[in-house]
Amino acid sequence: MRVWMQRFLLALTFMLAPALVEAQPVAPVHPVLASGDLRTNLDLSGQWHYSIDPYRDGMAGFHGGDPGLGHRRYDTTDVAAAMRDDPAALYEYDMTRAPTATLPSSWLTHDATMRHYRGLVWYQRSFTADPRPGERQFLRFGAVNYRAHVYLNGKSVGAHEGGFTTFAFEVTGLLKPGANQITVGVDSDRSDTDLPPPVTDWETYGGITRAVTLVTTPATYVDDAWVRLTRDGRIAVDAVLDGKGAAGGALTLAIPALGLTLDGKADAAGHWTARVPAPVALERWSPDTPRLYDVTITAGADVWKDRIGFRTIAVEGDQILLNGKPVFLAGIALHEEEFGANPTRAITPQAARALLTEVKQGLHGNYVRLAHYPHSEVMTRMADELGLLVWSEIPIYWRVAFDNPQTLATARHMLAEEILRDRNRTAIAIWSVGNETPVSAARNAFLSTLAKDAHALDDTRLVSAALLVGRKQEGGASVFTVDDPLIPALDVMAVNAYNGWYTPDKLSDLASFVWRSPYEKPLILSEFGAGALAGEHDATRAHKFSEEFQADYYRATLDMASRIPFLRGMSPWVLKDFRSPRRQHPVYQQGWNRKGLESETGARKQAFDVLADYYAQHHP
Ligand code: GCB
Repeated sequence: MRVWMQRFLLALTFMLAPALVEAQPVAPVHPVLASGDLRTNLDLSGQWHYSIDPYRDGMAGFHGGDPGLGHRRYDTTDVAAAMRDDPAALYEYDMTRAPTATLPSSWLTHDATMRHYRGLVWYQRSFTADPRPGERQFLRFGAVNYRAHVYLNGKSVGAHEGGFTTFAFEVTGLLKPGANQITVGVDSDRSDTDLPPPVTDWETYGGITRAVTLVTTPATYVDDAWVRLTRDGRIAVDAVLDGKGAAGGALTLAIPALGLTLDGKADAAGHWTARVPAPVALERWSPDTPRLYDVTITAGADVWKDRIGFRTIAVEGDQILLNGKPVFLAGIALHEEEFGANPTRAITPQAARALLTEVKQGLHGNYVRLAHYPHSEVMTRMADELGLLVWSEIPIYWRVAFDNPQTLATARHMLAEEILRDRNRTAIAIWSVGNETPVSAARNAFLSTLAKDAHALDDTRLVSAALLVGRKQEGGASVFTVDDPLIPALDVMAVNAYNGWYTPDKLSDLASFVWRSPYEKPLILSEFGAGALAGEHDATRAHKFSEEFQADYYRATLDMASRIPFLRGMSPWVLKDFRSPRRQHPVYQQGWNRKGLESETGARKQAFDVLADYYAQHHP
């Protein structure tokens, strides 16, 4: 192809890319079942049968089409009885005689050989239900990694994509009085067009990793509700009724501790919106005073409940304002992985409390980056309670298929699910739409669409993305210019920087680095870090993986950071060592990313105190 033609086509792609990606509709999230973890439910945690199916035999026949009778794991057939009664019967599965596992948990807990299994696993259990006329039932999943195919009593009730967001399917009418059978096909395999794509820097943890519950509601119920403090000082409620009585349904918001009740009526679509001036007695939530209020919305027979704090977060020039006052986000990043020698991504309230207490009390932090995907609602509720501001993100990580419209549709749906689940979590200050994604026209368009969606779904929080930063030599100095073309779509700029770890820079040179931006916006160092094996020492302090090198790396980087005039926060990488199949140095890593300030079991490395002292001194 001629050069001019190549250039012309390239220019055309640049011009068309935004239009192409934005043309995709966002798939609506329904049901939302907001704050569904607090609704009356039957917890389906416990023993489930499981069976691996690496060739997806239970999904399709060997020539395609539907799977045959002897292969359908989700059928209600009593396989043992069928084979006993008819000697000619042939079944190549029997879920009721398959081994059992305790759920929720990733499947590496079932059998050590499953740690790196990528593919389909079937899960099944039976449970007793007591559906009453006039009530509705929903199967709600905290998270299934990565795809879920859900069947109740042999019938498909839906499928879901995305390993970290909560989803629900209505099963009213399908649920029987007495014994019921639920089957879930969980497929952890991901392709280049999935989110995250196959290569990441953390362990996959395939499985049903968060709670499965059967939620019961009245015939008409509050499906979605969002109660918050607006930036202009009003308490706002938006609620959506679902069911026969939704149109024109009466609703009452109550916050008893504030003596606040507010009556209203849904419109023809079942939506209710109201605003009232915040009562003077309102105590604003902050990391120092993490005050939460019991909030209810009553609509006919339904009572929607949550515990919510009220605060504002905004940006003015290059400042971040919490409740109108400048705040520095003194934080740390963490993965959804509990302390322990063999973590399984089991985030119980105790596990969440242990992690976040290290941030709050150990490091004197006021902020956490929950990387690189929406963490369990157990974690975000704990952040509300303990008083830690949160950066929450979806797994748009590294090499994403930015030019693929289906990938964008998945990302938008994931972002909507994340925001609709967590809009009432006061702690969340920032929605992030991507991590370390190389600049291209398709990427810029993709991420700006997500930033726009985030602002549209939630106008009370800030939007950011963890970006890469360019470096140039000017005179003798290294100059870092934060000028990613995505920045106009963001409220807060954020960059990951690993100078002195991934680059040959001398630690003593970091203080001379110059940071600039053509934008007047706050900057967060969303990552910096260095690896160290707990207990590994080096008197020369020069060797990587020694605690001394990591501690000196922190001293040098914090010194550099304090010279960035528009720096308003940081979340160094990372609180504790976490599993990563990419990290296979046989002495120092053994399958762990060692950039933790603590080992996997919580042993503090020297750098922990360096950061803790820095926060105590500079951001008390
Ligand atoms: C990064 C990634 C993070 C990695 C980290 C590292 O920039 O965002 O997921 O784990 O670097 O350790 O290299």
